[in-house]
Amino acid sequence: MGLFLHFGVNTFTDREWGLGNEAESVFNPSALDARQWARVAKAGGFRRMILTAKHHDGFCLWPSAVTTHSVKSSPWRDGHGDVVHEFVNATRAEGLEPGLYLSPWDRHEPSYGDSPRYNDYYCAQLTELLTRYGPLVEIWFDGANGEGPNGKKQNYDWDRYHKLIRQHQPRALIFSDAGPDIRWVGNEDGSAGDPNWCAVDPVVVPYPGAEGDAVTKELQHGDPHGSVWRPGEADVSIRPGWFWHEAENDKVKSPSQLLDLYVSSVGRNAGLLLNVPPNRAGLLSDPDVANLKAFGEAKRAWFSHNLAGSAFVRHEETDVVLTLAKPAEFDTVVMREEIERGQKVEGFTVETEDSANWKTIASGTTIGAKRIVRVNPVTAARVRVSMQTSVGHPSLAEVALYKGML
Ligand code: FUL
Repeated sequence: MGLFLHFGVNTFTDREWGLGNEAESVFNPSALDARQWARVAKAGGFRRMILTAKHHDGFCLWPSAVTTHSVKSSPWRDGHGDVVHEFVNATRAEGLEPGLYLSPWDRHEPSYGDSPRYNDYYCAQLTELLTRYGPLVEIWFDGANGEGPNGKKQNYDWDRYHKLIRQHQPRALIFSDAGPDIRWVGNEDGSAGDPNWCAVDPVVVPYPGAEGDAVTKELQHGDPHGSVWRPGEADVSIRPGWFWHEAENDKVKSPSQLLDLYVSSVGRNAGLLLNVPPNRAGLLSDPDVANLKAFGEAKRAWFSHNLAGSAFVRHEETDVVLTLAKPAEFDTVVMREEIERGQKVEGFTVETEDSANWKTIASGTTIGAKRIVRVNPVTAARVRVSMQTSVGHPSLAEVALYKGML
């Protein structure tokens, strides 16, 4: 799970997509504290944080040497501030890993649309981010590709961007619709497809921003026979918008909605990237903080006691049978494949033994790194997971049973 932070001039102008002509003076958070973001992320159980170093409006949250359209020209910290710097330091101080979003689409930069010139500009910015701030876990490329200030469209040199990342930060994961390392799941609802394969066919999603039904289907579901390994990451905002808006303070997703998102992303073999936007003070707002904390606590309580922890386990061909010491009531089944050996399971059933008869309580498609299945509460001493269909020989790393506290 990663925490996404959309922050910039839009926070102060009440927009979702800035126009690019915002005065730098609008950016002036009164009490910015990146440590608060990181503490909240940690308490919620997040391991990574990704900040919008530049959104489509082109305003840079760090003092870039290639433009004056940045924090350098703002009143914040008298023009000596660097949000990216404060962000990476705070992230690491809480034991989390920082990543950055750098919008390719730039509505401010005059060279945008003059493709070779803007590619140089963009690579210069990317290089600053890759070389000034220590190890980054993920670089997030947005697929949005609109017109620039001159109405021209830009051809992005993706190969060049990727090479730059590999050169300066070989361990950073590259996210975009088309990977190469992590793929978008095709929606912004925090919901991975079902089934969801880690592999995809790169021919179907050739570049970021490619559109069409086939593209969306591939992003949602992957392809068991795909030639590249490109697990999905599901991005979604805790609020209706990506940026903070006063009017959305009472529309923050509840802890139980956040748990649902966890199940429809992490529980479906994808990462969850949950956006929680800082407000005009430069802080995460009270309702967001409260709901994230409650979410973290509920999730920890839910998965704290594996009722199958000391079960006797028997493997029969493609079945795994758990025998518990005594009958236990559960409402959640968590399964994990030995993902380092590939993703194989295509269809499974979960059964419980009821007076010597097996009764199906759930069935599903892929498992992958993690599959969370919620079932009606049931009490049983024996549970069987059958891998009905698979691509190659399936192998489970774990079957766990939990009773939710909800
Ligand atoms: C989209 C952008 O246009 C939104 O503003 C936001 O950044 C979201 C994560 O990606 O493509």
